[in-house]
Amino acid sequence: MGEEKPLIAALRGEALDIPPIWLMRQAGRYLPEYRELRARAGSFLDTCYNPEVAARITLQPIERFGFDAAILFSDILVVPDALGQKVSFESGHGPKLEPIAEPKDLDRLAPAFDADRLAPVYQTIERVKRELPETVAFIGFCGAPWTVASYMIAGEGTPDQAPARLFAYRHPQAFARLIDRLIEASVAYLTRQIDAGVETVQLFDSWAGVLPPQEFERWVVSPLRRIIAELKQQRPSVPIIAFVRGAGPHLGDLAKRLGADALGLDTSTPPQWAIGEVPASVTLQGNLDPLALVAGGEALDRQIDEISSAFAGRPHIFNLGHGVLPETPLAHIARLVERVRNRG
Ligand code: 1CP
Repeated sequence: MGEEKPLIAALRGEALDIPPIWLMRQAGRYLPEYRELRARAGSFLDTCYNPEVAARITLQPIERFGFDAAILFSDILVVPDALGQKVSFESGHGPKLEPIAEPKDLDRLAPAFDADRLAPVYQTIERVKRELPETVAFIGFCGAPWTVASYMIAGEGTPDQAPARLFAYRHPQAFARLIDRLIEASVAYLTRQIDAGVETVQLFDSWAGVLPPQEFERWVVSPLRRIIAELKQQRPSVPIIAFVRGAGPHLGDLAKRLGADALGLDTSTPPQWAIGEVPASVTLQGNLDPLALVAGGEALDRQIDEISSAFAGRPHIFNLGHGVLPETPLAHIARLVERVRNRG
């Protein structure tokens, strides 16, 4: 009988004695071997579109820490790039896109998403697949429509995504057309990632938390429901993780209505409260504070133990509540993995 990989078993609803562990943004600047490869590979997007280098970067955190999952090395902004919006990343800063200031700027985008434009990403997946240790699961991803749209409108990272929120209030129909296009793109793109070899996919809605209730329903819940329903129809056996950062009081509703197999919890969500809101048929993922991982020591140990005890006996994937920070000491990550696996 083929033993299931721990991450996949957890996504199927098994409560494992030792939860599988991986970290959001586990491939990145905190790793010296990442910085070395990036320095030689050209721009950030060139790196994302270089299957040989992107595959090696995907595998780096597995080789160093033995995580239970690899996540494809890419970025959520390759989708706007494929839609014909100019995207670049300046080193040390965030992304830069040609902003969408008014509805007519949407005419600059391709009329439909062409999944073939991201062919290098599928080649990266095929390469990783060949080298992945057999107990390690492979996660594909894309940004959720609201989060991707918020960067497309602002043209850069912002503290609160005010430009996209204003655009959606002022031009709801044009904004809905953009969201529709991103729903269609997300389904096509994730389907191709699955066919190339990823075993589960995560949707990142990193900016969901800035929206009031009606906008949250319209731009977060409804698009995610549509993407998940479509994927469940087209690739029914593939588990889906939704990371809706800032979901707060909506968590129970998301568990009931999204159709996701797992929900990612952000750092501010109390584990015990989340367990009360979410039935055990939905796996929970998270939610160590990335800054506790930077701090290390007692603060880190205490938080690991709290999270591990809170989720014991229910399906859980150990992770952070947001991405690894570049200043994170490698020794603290090694300690985290060791402590999660050697409790009790
Ligand atoms: O080398 C560098 O300097 C680039 C830094 C970097 C990296 C390593 C960026 C730019 N993106 C990535 C990789 C990345 N991005 C992954 C790879 C897989 C992994 O997790 O290891 C993933 C899943 C993402 C997803 C992503 N990109 C999100 C969603 C998750 C999150 O952190 O909230 C978002 C919002 C982005 C946009 C983005 N890309 C890069 C930056 C610095 C940002 C944030 C911009 C901002 O808001 O200021």
